[in-house]
Formats: sequence, C-alpha cells, structure tokens
Amino acid sequence: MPDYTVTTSKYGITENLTTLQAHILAQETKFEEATGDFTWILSAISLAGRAIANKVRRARVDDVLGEVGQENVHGEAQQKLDIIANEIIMRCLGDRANVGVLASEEGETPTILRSRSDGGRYCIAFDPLDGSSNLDVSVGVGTIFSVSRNDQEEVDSGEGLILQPGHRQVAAGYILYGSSTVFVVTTGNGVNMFVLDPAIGTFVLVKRHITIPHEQRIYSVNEAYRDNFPKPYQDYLSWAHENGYSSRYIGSMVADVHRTLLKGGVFIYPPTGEHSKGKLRLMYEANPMGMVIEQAGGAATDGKGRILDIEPEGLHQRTPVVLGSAREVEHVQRFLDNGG
Ligand code: AFP
Repeated sequence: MPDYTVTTSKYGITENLTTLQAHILAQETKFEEATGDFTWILSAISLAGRAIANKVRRARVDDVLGEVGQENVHGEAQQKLDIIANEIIMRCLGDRANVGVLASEEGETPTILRSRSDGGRYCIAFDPLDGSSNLDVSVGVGTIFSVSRNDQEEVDSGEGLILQPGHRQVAAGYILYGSSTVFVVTTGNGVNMFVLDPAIGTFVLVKRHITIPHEQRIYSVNEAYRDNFPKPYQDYLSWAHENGYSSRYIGSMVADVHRTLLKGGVFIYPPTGEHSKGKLRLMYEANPMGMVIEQAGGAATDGKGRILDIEPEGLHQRTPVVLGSAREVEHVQRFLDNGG
C-alpha cells in the first residue's frame, strides 16, 4: 500500500491527512472476512479520547481537579476526572452494537451489554484515566484499552467472558493526554501512532510500524521503594548504576511506557512491601501495554514469564511488570533468574 501519510502540495503545505479511522478501515479491507467491527470500536475509543482530552485540558478551568471524597473498588481515592472519563468511555463504547462486555478499573465487575448471539462480539477492558493522581500538576495521563473476542455463546458472568490471557487480545493501545494527545494502537500487525490535530478534531497518522530500540541504558522505576524490592531487582539497579544507566520516571504508566516505546529502556514495577504482587493491573494495564511493546519488537514479562501468557484469575488482579527494549528486559531477567 502506498504511503500517503504526509502530503506535500504544490504550494509547499505539508499536511498529514490519514485519519485513524481511514487507516484502520484500510487495514481491515485487506481481510476478506473483515466486518468493519474494529473500525467501529476504535472510532468509539477515539471519540472518547477526544472528549476526555478536552476535559483534561479544561480541568482547572472547569474546576474538576481533585478527589471526589470517595474510594474506588481498590480503596484508592477517586479523582473527579476518573469518574468523568469512565462515564465517557462507557457511553461511547456502550453505544456500539458489537461490544458485548465492558470492564473498567473503576467498576467492581464487568458490565454485560449484550450476548454474543445478540451481536456482542467483543470484550473491552480499560483504565479510563491512568495516572490521575498527577492531574493537578499537569503531568501526562492516559487511557489504556484492551480488546478481545467474546467467544462464548452463553453469558455466565462478565468476568467469565473477559478473563482471557493477553495473547488473545485482538487490539490494544493507549491514549496519552500530554503536551499533545497521542493515540497508539496495535491490531496485531505492528504499532501505529496518531496525534490529535486540534484544528480538525481528528487523530492523524504520524508514525507507522514503530520499532522500540533494541537496547538503551535507561531504567524507569520508582527507586524510592528500592529497599522494599526483592533482592534481584535491587541487584539489577546496582548493576545499572555501575554501567552508566540513566533514570527516567514520571509515575504515570502511559507516559512512562510511551517514552520507553519511543526512546527505549526498561519500565519496571516490581513487587514491593506494600504490593507483594506489584501495583499494576494485568487486564487493563499490563496486558495491553505488553501487546503494544511486543508488537514494537520489545518484551514484557512479570519476572517469571511472558505477561501475555498469564492466565487471569480476576479482573483487578495485579502483576509485577518489566517491559521495554528486548535487551534491557533480558538484563533484568538475568538477575531475576539468578535470584540476585
Ligand atoms: P494513579 O492512577 O493513582 O495516579 O496511579 C498511577 C499508576 O497506577 C501508574 O500509572 C503508575 O505507573 C504507578 O501508579 C505509579 O505508582 P507509584 O506512585 O507507586 O510509583
């Protein structure tokens, strides 16, 4: 397929006019059995992303920063924008006739919208606004999503439908609300990046087939918890210090993973004293990010094996995460395999 990503007119105007929807549609038409389902789902996520981006930009003006004064299902303080973002996504995706099950970080159990026989062919898990505790200091935050098929005819519980290992995801990605609004997505055929052009209100393709650098001496971890990490992680950090590594940590997973994807390095959230299984969630953080990183040529492990091969047991299950450049993940894994 010719690359029409950037069009230069005879008047010297350079514009990027391949939209997210056009790109996904073009990908889908390569498959005879394609139904347009993906385009339909991703257009809903794109609509939600644009609406959330607008809310995030206006948060201080509209006075919707800060906590609501109640806790979510994990006992974490809920931000006003967590609730707003969740409602936007539920609304946008709930309207799509091919979505069967929706599961959010903000909800205790998944919402069953329709059975497979009624057209609900897909299950979607999402974190509506990851990193939201950073919002009041204008740090980049993001939405993470994971799409898998709804293979079961019979509706038992929403969890029964959505709890599938990450290698069964058919699409995954994130939207970063940073200095620009960036949509990164994979449908299992490489990773593409779109940026919201605010002038025309749509995501346009800026980079196709992103490849993560094979190695890069950067680690991204909350080093303040170092004394509470298992010893092999502490030993890895000592080794990294001795080997000229640089450290970058924002504390907002989408921003940290996005930097790791583009610049290389390794993002780590190990088990800690407080979170013995790690802090991050398998279904709507580690799995979708793992798929994006693998599709870009990197690796994602929980310290024991591939994240995408973990058999999930619960919607809100946590997992340790080590992901990024293949060589950098290998270095961490070497310490974990040797026990320090
Ligand atoms: P919030 O959504 O509560 O801000 O948490 C963000 C997050 O889940 C993830 O985005 C970060 O990678 C991680 O927590 C940061 O955790 P620490 O503050 O423990 O480093």
